[in-house]
Amino acid sequence: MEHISYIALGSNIGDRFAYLLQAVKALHDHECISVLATSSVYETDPIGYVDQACFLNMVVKVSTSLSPLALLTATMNIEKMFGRKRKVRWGPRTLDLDILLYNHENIETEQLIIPHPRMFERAFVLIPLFEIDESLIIPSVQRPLRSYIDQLSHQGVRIWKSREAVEEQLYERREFNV
Ligand code: PH2
Ligand code: MG
Ligand code: MG
Repeated sequence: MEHISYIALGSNIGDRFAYLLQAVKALHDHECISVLATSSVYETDPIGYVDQACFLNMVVKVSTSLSPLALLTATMNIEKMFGRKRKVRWGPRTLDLDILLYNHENIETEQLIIPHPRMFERAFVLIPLFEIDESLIIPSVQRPLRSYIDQLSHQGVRIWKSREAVEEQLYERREFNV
């Protein structure tokens, strides 16, 4: 059975855009995951631990036959492939993949909480998510995504590469064919 999930990607070390593109490719290359849509790429001021470089952030929509925990394992394996070392919480990273939503489910286990508990405060997550699906309803609260977007400051979140340009790059490199 296919499930719909949204995954947030972030990078603030090295060739940030290359990491994001390669991560989208790695997700799509997984035999149980298909990337259905990608957002624009945004450059965003660091949140939480602020003494670090700006991030590039984006969101992808995927369809998958994996369970939530198997999808988490897949995303962690991709993070590891790109040399992610967990040092400072919320600190600099080559690549971060966070599962935001999985169908309309509310999941709370030790390893994984869905919807992602911090997504609602993070314009760098909600703005690209909204770009992909304007009519999303957040399952835990049955509130439209729009109501969260409206009450957040959009400051510190700047379009860095348009959605069309991102798609073009993915096609151009023949890394992708949805
Ligand atoms: N990720 C964090 C902490 N802070 N700030 C921005 N702008 N973008 C991120 O992806 C990000 C962050 C922890 O995952
Ligand atoms: Mg994160
Ligand atoms: Mg993470």
